[in-house]
Amino acid sequence: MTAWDSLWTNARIATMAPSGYASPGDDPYGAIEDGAIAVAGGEIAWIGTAADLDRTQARGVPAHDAGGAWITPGLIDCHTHIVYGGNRAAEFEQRLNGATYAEVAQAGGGIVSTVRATRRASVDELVESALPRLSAILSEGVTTVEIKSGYGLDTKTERRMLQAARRIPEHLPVDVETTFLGAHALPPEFAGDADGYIDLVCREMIPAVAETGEADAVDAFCETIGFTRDQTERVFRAARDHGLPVKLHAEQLSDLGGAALVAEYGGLSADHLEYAGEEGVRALAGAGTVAVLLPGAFYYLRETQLPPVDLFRAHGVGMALSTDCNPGSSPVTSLLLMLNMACTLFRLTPAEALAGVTREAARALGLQDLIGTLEPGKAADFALWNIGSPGELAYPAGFNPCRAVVKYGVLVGGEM
Ligand code: DI6
Ligand code: FE
Repeated sequence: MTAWDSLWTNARIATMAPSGYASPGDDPYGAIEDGAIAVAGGEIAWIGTAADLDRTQARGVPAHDAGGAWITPGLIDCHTHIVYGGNRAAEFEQRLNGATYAEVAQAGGGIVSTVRATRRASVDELVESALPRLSAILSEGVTTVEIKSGYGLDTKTERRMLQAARRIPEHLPVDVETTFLGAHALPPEFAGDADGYIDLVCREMIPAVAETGEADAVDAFCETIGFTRDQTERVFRAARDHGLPVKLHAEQLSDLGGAALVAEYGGLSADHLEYAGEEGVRALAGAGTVAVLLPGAFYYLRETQLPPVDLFRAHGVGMALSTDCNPGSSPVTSLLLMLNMACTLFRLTPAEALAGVTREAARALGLQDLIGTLEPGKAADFALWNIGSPGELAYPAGFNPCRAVVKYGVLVGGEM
């Protein structure tokens, strides 16, 4: 019998386990009233009701009284571009003063300006500029984030972005999953030669980020303003040859068949998906690929085409939610706001929204055996909230009810 390191008692627990672990039935939160969690070695050793707690084993174990607070799994932000140089605030302002997107781009703005600033930044500078944004995200109970490259667009800078992402846990209590997104945009030096750039991505960049372990996965932007379906498939083949799982920015602005393609490669997730049709949704369902919805980009781009949420439900496609934190289309550092916007804009239920930043976000990262629900054997990553019901997390906009954050069983934020 493993000795327990600590106990969390007097809690109401939303386990988010699929069929209501420890409280069977169809409660979408898998709630345990008057619950307790025992931690050993940074993992959940036991979870259940106070009445079922083994008093003998609990004797002498340091206990934290949650004071009746709700506990959820630590939240997971599964799609961010939070590491980058410079910012695009001036562009935001120029456009609201009447400049068109093309004029901004001609004046050296847009994504290329972020690439320029990122190429100029050292790893230290990239880490330093990402930390305040990440701190804001973590203050809302987030314990794991995914971070993409994609503003370097040359081997050296793409790798620097991933190295910066890998160093973030030295500064903040968070686990980082990295994704190589070399096929995000065409760098200016390859203008008119997208296939030539994809050659570089496949022959030089993917082997490098796979060999060094700098990337955990590979992503691409399959879009009229990004890369074609064929170019994307070449990226996926290179990823597969190097043992890296894939995911895709798919069907954000048009339907190029990206969802079906990423499903064909057994992808972890297809992200955005406003323009996905039933064929794509069916393919995602067949492959168990998660649909990652990004209400921040939908809002900033003033998109009107809604992602096909009813089709995802009908075909049993899991839905995750994320900030898409990036300097252009989603300068967002609040995952709770994404819960609210997914409910108000996309008509998700609050339970679907919370599952989208816990259980489903874990699946979108391939980490479902380690995090995303509160169950024995998973990481003791959780957040305590001053709320009356778990659905309340999706209710306010701009209010943070997070009371404390626990990472691997240790209090890392807030107070008890
Ligand atoms: N889709 C987006 O919305 C962002 N990247 C992507 O593939 C935009 C990134 C930017 O404008 O900086
Ligand atoms: Fe994105």
